Amino acid sequence: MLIEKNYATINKNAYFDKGEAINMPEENVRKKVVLSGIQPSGIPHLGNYIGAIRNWKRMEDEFDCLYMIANMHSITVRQDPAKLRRQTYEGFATLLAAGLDPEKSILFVQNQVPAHAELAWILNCYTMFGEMSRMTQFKDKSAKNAENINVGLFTYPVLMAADILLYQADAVPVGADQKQHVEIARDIAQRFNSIYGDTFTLPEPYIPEAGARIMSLADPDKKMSKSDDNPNACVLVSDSKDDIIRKFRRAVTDSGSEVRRGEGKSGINNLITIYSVASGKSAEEVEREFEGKGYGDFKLACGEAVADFLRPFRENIDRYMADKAHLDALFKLGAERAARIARRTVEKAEKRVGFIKKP
Ligand code: ATP
Ligand code: LTN
Repeated sequence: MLIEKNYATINKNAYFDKGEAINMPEENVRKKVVLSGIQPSGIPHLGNYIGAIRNWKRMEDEFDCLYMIANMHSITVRQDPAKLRRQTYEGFATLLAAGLDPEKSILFVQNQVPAHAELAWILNCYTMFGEMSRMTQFKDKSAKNAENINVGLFTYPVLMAADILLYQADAVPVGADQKQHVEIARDIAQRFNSIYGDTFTLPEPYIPEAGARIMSLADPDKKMSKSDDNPNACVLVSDSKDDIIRKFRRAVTDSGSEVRRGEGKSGINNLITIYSVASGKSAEEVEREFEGKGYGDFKLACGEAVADFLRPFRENIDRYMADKAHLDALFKLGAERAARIARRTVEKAEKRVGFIKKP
């Protein structure tokens, strides 16, 4: 795993300087930089929480972390402006509710740091049309939004590359669906570096072992997704305990009866993963616990465990949403800290390509 392998190495491009480096363990030793983002597309679901957000907190002490609400990515599909604004607050409250510390990590809203748009333009000119055409998310999303296949949707991975490269990130913790985008960021960085000399740190995706891909409860061959038409497919962190239990009761499983992982048992495999994460037990322990019991008992236990697992997180989101002024103050703090770092990378890239220095 990248992080353990390279932990002691210095990231020589990192711009966290003394005042900025959040957790610098000792003089002159820089921590690895971690960056990730989540789109403000409403209350997160269990997959977002298990696959991404939960891991962000775990990285906070060991690394210099930046976490961003990716609202510029959101407008690649049509949004209601008032709703997008509200969801941006909600997204930020979600980060706080997950326990992230705005003093330790840099938490910010993407559009409040102009360097993202500036670097994205430059990187667009170092990204090939063919590369973008191969992105599976573009293919999926354009198939779903046939009436609005805009150019932003097409170049979305370039903006994401800018997000990552601006902060010289070493590792990008994401769910498995985003792996391809982190890899393309690395390819773009490599291309730029090979033309102009070392400018960007090459990032690597950091994918959790368990829960990288939480599947839909209604169709376990599809990933759990907010945009699913079937409300029973997806557990939102805001769902009540009763709703959660009901959704697990209805979860689609195969025709077998044993709570045991196996080929072609995507439904039960998914539930075992979820129960294992929510209860903190290994998959083997889960199988032992439910030996001789049927799917019905297991589904009920899953619903209860997930409701308990999500409860503190859900309550915290409500608490943070109740104080907008506090959130505004944190937006400002995060944007200023992020901009100080990002500006330096943009200036370096601008110089390399031959732009005149900004006044
Ligand atoms: P959706 O498809 O539900 O709209 P999304 O992928 O658009 O979800 P994002 O806000 O873009 O949600 O993703 C936030 C993070 O959650 C990303 O790192 C993504 O990889 C992760 N993620 C999303 N869905 C899942 C899932 N089903 N299992 C694990 N991780 C997931
Ligand atoms: N594209 C991601 C969100 C995202 C992101 C990023 C993740 C935007 N910028 C930078 C990691 C790093 C998504 O839709 N999940």
